[in-house]
Amino acid sequence: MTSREQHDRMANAIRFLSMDAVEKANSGHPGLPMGCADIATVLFTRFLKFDAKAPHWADRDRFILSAGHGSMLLYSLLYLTGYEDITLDQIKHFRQLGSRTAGHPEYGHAAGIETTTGPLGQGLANSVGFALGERIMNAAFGNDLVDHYTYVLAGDGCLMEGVSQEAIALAGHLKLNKLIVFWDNNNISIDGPVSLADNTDQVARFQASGWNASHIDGQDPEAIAYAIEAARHSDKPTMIACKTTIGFGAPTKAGTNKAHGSPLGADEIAGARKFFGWDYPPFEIPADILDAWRTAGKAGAKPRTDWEGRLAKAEPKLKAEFERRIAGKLPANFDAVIADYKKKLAADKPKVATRKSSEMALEVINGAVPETVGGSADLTGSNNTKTSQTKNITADDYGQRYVHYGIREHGMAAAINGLTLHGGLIAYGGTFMCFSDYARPSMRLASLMGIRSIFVMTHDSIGLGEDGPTHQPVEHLAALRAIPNHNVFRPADAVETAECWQLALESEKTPSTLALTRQNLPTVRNDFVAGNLSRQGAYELAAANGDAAVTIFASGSEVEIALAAREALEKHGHPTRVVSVPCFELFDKQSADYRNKTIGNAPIKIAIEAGIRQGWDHFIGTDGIFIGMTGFGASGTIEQLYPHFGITAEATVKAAEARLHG
Ligand SMILES: Cc1ncc(C[n+]2csc(CCOP(=O)(O)OP(=O)(O)O)c2C)c(N)n1
Repeated sequence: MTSREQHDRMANAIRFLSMDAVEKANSGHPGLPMGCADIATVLFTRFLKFDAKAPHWADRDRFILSAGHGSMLLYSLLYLTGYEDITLDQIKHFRQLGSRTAGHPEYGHAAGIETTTGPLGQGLANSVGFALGERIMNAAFGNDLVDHYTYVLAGDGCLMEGVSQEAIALAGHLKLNKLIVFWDNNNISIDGPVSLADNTDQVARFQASGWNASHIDGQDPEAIAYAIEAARHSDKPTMIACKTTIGFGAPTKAGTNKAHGSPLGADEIAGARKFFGWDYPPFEIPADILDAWRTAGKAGAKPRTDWEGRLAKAEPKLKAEFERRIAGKLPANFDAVIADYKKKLAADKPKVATRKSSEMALEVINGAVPETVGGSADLTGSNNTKTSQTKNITADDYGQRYVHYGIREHGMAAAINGLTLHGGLIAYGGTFMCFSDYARPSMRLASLMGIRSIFVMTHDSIGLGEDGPTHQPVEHLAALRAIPNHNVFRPADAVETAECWQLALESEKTPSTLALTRQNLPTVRNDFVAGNLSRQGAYELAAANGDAAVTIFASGSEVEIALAAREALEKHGHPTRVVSVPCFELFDKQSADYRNKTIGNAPIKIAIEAGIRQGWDHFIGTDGIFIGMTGFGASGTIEQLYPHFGITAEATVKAAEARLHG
């Protein structure tokens, strides 16, 4: 049992590492670590199940610092408990280029950083995916292998962000009782007191969303421990409202927004040293305190080796499956399953919407890949994300594979990231492509983190018809393609859709968006090709009869139009080739030779896509012809809309011939 004095000194180690690192970097947020040091100390020394020497242990408890601006809290904890990635040198190089201790915690920079946080609310919303992932994996593999908690530290900012409501409502609905959130209830944000902008009764809000929630003194170790203990036995998720003082211990700045986002300054830090009786120079932690922290960092070694023993003794098939899934590797027969399916498609030549093709591909994939978890933000029947294998996950049955996320696109995307980061699962979820805007902050973080989240975006153009311009994406393909490390797939038919799904599943370090149509499309890939042609991002679908005078590039639903235009141009004596472009990003990764050959040197280059031009000059040059949208769409039938906006084979032929003859 830690004495109060020992606890205080351990907490002060966090406080001073944070103050001194922020001071040295001349940048950062000391206030949160100073106020939350007690919460962190109680959690990490008495409750959190972790082994600093085996930070990837699959059954560890997760700790998510949703208030990412308080990154020094996490870095201090990782250093003190002995994670190899965070040395004292890293602490001294807080926020410096190339160090692991980035401004905000970044997934992949160091073990122990479970997710990237900083955009407020994201960590809290990710945690719903983590906690749900734990339950799904528990249902699949049992208590012996999967039984851990997800702890979150969130600030006022996290709770003010809209995504927090989506997240807490979903967690409450699903009764994720192993999710425990500490709210750093310090009444301060950047502009000043929280009361400038908010008077929400947060405890009542959480309770109304199906949580346990109560107030405690967040700087009283026993109150913190008592609340955690109660939370661990709850049948609901728990929010502990921890009253703290931001910048606790700083003589004049404590309790004010001055302790938030900048170094405290030498005088304040000297005052804090006096206040806490901390006589050590910057970055020096007394040996007994470092020892105590290192002991806490090792406390999980025994549970971890016990767990390894259970895994070793598990039924061999179950063990192998668990290990495969945690490693993120697809089943060995995956490629063969896709190849067989592509053979069938080549024979059947279905004329269906790519959203339907996606469902057909998923029916095959979900049969072969048990770790997929599907879902939709209340558009299941439109997104075609549900297959025969994926029944509803409910609070009474986590052993299923489909999440009804409700009308919560942002919360869904954040939860998908959490499910993905948890490990052992491949998560995908759908909405209308126009509403990718609502999910975008989390989609961007998936890209920044480099993880395999999959976003299914149907109704990908004016082709959706009568719902009109509020629902018709125009700039969204370009906007999603603008996100670095994000594969945007826009398949043209059932074969390409199967290939794009294959690529999305294989892509361990790049998230994917599949842009899919509402309208039916013919099969344009009529011959079976064993290889995945979409892998190159763009490929010649139809060659020219002779030296090409025209090359038409198109994606998705407009490939059909490109092929019709080609036929007419060929008839008129103009050799024309068509290049299908299912994925810009993969095309950019090909060799210069392949790219040059695919782009070719036909004098006239045309691109057709029912979106804006941005990005297409890459293929057609600034002097190329673009057939697509220049503004918002309109409400009408698809038969009216394509001619109305001039996206037709006739318009393409006319534009080409005007150049050819001009
Ligand atoms: C989405 C988003 N908006 C704005 C910010 C900028 N920001 C960082 S911290 C902060 C204030 C947060 O207040 P609180 O959660 O109370 O943290 P505390 O000041 O108590 O540490 C803001 C607005 C951000 N990081 N993310």
